[in-house]
Amino acid sequence: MNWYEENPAPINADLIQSQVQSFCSLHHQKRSIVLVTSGGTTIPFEKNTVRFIDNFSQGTRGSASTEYFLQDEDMAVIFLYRSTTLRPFVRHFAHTNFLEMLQRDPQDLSQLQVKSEHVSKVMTTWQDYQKVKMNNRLLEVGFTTLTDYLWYLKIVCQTLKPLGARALLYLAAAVSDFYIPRQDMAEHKLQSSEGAPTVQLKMVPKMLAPLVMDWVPQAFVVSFKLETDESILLSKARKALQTYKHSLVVANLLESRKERVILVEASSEDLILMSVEELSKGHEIEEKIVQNLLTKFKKKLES
Ligand code: 9Z3
Repeated sequence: MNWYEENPAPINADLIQSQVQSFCSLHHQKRSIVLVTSGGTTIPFEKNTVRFIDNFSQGTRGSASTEYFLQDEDMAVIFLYRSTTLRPFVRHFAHTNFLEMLQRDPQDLSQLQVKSEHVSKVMTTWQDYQKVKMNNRLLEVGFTTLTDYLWYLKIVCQTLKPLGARALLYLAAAVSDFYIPRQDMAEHKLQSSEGAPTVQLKMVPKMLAPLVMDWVPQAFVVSFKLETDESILLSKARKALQTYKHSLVVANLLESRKERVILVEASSEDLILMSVEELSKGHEIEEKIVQNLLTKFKKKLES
């Protein structure tokens, strides 16, 4: 039995499918579509979930990259993200208490206005967001569990298939390698009175294999390789490329992921670095990653 037969689709799978389908139909003729995955997946312990295994990912990479893809008006983005992590545009205010950004309008006390010190940032972000919304170029799909993520990934990919080489996949989500099969999950909250549970995790099948071979065989597929030990990073990235034969692997270390990444292709490597000055001015490495990828993607599309 394959993983999709063992793990039933989420109840809203049909709704997601129809949203993705309408989005793709809308852009099919005139744009390329990028699927950006972002944030981490949860592994629930119980069917009625109280506890779950999670990971560190905040969705910075995915949400920032989405904004840079959208700066190119030829691109539309399906943003498949972990529901509690950062989203494009609103991420700029994620660490601000929005109630502290507002004040009464002195001319009309029944109205609220943005405090002057926040106006410029709110205005530019709002304008960027409106530009994207006007052409309906962003579809956001939230997930929580590994099961949601893997189902939505397949649904989106199969809907993107007719776009051929005009589909770009940017798989930045931190997807769990291990899970608890549904038949092994407790129905209700695990009881401490029954002692510490022994939990047997199983390997999650590598979905990059069917994705590259069957789901979107003509797409430009970018996967990410995350390590904490520098000495194995490049060899693991190269191995992934040889195994799945997709377009490119972005190799990064947990510690330095905002300052340094390597774009690994079959016969070349591009090192992308951020200087201290660039970082202090608020520039983000995702801008350079996305520019580099878009150049490669468009070159391939034209060839
Ligand atoms: C990444 O490597 C992303 O760059 C990060 C971004 C998750 C590090 P943040 O969300 O972090 O900005 O906080 N994503 C892929 C991570 C991953 O789990 N890769 C697996 C692997 O390396 C499967 S492809 O084996």
